[in-house]
Amino acid sequence: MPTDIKVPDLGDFKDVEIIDVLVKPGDQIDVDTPLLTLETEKATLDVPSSAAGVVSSLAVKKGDRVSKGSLILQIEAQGGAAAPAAAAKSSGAAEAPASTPSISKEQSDRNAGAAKQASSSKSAPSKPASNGGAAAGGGEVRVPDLGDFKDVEVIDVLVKPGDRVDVDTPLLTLETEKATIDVPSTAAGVVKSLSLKKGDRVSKGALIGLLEGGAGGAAAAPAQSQAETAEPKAAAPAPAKSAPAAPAAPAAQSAPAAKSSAGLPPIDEAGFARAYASPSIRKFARELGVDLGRIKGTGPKARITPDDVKAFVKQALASGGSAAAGAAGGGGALPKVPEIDFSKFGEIEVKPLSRIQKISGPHLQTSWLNIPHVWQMDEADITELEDIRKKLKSEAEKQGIKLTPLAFVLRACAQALKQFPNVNSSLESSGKNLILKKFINLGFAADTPGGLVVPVIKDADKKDIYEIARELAVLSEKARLGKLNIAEMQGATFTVSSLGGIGGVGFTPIINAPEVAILGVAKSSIKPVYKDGQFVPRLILPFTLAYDHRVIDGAAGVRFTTFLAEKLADVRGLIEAVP
Ligand code: CAO
Repeated sequence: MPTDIKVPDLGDFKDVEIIDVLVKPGDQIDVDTPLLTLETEKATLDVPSSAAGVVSSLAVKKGDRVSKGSLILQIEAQGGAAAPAAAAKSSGAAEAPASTPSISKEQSDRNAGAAKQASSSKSAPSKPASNGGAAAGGGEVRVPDLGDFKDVEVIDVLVKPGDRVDVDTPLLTLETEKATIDVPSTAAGVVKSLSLKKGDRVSKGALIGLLEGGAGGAAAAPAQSQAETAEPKAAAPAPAKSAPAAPAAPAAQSAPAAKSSAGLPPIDEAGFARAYASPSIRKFARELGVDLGRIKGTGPKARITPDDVKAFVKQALASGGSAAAGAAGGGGALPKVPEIDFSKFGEIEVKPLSRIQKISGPHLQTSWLNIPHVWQMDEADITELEDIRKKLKSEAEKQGIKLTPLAFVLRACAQALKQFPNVNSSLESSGKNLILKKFINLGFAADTPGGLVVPVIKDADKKDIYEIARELAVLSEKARLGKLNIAEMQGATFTVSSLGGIGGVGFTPIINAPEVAILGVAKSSIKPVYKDGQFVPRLILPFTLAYDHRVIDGAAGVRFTTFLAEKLADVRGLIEAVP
């Protein structure tokens, strides 16, 4: 005897569109298995099953409109009657199921008004009391009113002591049977202490932690509208144009505000919260450690479907994580380059990449995909530098030192990095902090028969031009012979790639992540420069600074290159002893 599964009470909602049917005939379902995703003007709802069994027939399809009591499907029990979660109905219909629809939440600024209205729906947590969750006075932040939910599990703590948070920065992720809820901060400040940990269970009013300071210096400035910001939001359907724009993925380092599964980039909570997806998809993504913010939905209005999540994971596994990490902004899996059988067009030879190419290729791709690059071109007048270099060259050679222009460029870079410490930094993977390095280690790209390697001149700011030139030559030679050890290729804080000895008028290098900038040096040439009313021949060195725009602004980038050009034009400052 089949059991009817019907649409439960949808609160204010009637005649609601089915945007996804999540099961098919033959599927084994349990109580609470999501069956449909419905979309109202205000929210995306999953309708869970009220009984367990095997789907025998579906009464609805995608695009249909349903209200309370509409038949969804019929189930047959495996070896008996279907087991309803609610008390058995004499009619056989599970009309008032134990399970109520679950509502996904959206970032507060997407559609606060709509979300607020939607919160009137049954299973959406209700608004907190006017002071609920606010960091009043002493800077306490507490769990807001969670509506029907009590004793809810903390599945993630998204901040740690020392983190700066703003109003609405997600602090915790809670998981009820029906929904995953982010609890945003109601105040701005620095986290002084946390009173909760992953796995704890919380209800309204539980102390999350203490904040100190605040954006305006005040201890924990409350949100403009606490009632709205502290409230886990019901979903407001996203118009196609507001499909999630995921932030750039960070380099793989510790991620205090994020977690990741092997091969997957860490979850950016803000992006995850913004993603347009139903509660079941959110839960699915959490289970897999997938950042929904990186996925471009292919469902209606760019909603994320189960297949989108699966495709993202497949792509991440296939690319060892780098492609998925780098797909930030573009969302989802990277489109594949078509595989073509070139032998159809002529003779071919398959030549394996070198060992170094196999290692450096994915690293370059990771940098390229993760870092929003800007390239600042500039040039330096090195006429005097070259005059002096030529004079010093033969003397240096007697001591076994080859004084090339690159040694001067490296010294000038060390001086510039001292002046602009942000360029000598790395971005923490959370994207919230810069790691400023108090040492200056300069990597330089070396072309070797096996491929590109980057030896590192340590503490370059403490070395004079001769020491730099000597180390440059020694490491270059070891690189060519393939004799560099690991330590000699580690710890760079900035890299210089010089193609000046070969040619070219300029190029746009790729940053050596997790560094935030690289200098590309091209070949110097004599150019006419207008000086004191006439053109004079000057030796001009073109160079390009590639920088990570998340860390370095355009103005800072060009200040750096201007400073560098000045240092290169002032050769005396480069040949003097280290202070
Ligand atoms: N303009 C004009 N001439 C230049 C120059 C420049 N910018 N830079 C170097 N030269 C000249 C040198 O003065 C030298 O000439 P002399 O012997 O007459 O003085 C000649 O070019 C060769 O220099 P070099 O290559 O022996 O030494 P270097 O210190 O300039 O460079 C190294 C060393 C290891 C960086 C270089 O050999 C190399 O491998 N370069 C390629 C790096 C690379 O592949 N980068 C691309 C990586 S992908 O971004």
